[in-house]
Amino acid sequence: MKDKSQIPNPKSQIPKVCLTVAGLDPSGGAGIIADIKTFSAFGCFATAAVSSVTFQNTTGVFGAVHQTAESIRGQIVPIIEDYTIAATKTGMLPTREIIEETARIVKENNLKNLVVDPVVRSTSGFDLIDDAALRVLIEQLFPLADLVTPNLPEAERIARMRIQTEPDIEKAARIMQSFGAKNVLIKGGHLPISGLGFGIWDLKRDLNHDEERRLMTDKRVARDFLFVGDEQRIYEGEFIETNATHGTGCTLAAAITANLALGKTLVEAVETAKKFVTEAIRTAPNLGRGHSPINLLRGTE
Ligand code: PXL
Repeated sequence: MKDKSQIPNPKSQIPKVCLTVAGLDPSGGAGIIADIKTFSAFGCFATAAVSSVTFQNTTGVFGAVHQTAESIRGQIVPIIEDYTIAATKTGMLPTREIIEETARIVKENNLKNLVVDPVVRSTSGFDLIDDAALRVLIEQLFPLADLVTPNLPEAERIARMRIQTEPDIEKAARIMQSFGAKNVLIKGGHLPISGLGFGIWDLKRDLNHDEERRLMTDKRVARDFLFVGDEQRIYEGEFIETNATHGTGCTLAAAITANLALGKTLVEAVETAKKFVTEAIRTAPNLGRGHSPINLLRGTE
């Protein structure tokens, strides 16, 4: 055992430790690699347990080998016994047994600041969880989470409804809250919203061709919708026309987790995280033949 008095780092400078339980994307864009880079970008110390080893690159996901419950416990418990975990994020949790074990570990250790990213499908359309496992994720992890962060397709699958307008988004969020999620962030990046702030399809049927074109070419915004208890808050960022979107969901959730670890409120953490992701998309390295990863090394200001 080390004599702690010999360690030069004063207590006040010991970094906050974040834990991610997620899949490995060996091509570095999503999953635990994105989470580790993001935690580090915010000055947190990153720890990670792998739920699944996926086979992929920027063009698609070609397969995966999932871990067992024993492996999940075996990876996480020694970390928890040694470090104080300030915040935890879950990403791809592909099987019922992994989800159940993760929920047990969260409860046994009273892990705080839990962000659950309900990863359902890759950008390229590969299913990362089956329906039975998704049901267990909703039943067991949603009630433990401080925040659940679905994108629109995930929100549709979880709430079992089509989402086409902003009122639909609120309805889906309230359904997720009725499943036990205290707070829900629905990421609107898949929703084309005009610069005027309306869903384009809300207006389309009443527009002539020119008006429609003008709306479509207006500067668009990317909106995220946070439901904290009964309150709703909308975050607007620039909608960047790009296919460099690989790992944006993981990154946003990881950035929120890091900021919760740093003691920010949920509202502040989401705001900071959204700016980080927007900048990461804007400065994406344009790697690969498909959806490029984003730039997580840009910094946090
Ligand atoms: O972005 C969803 C996601 C999460 N985790 C892993 C992934 C992906 C998408 O490809 O591979 C490991």
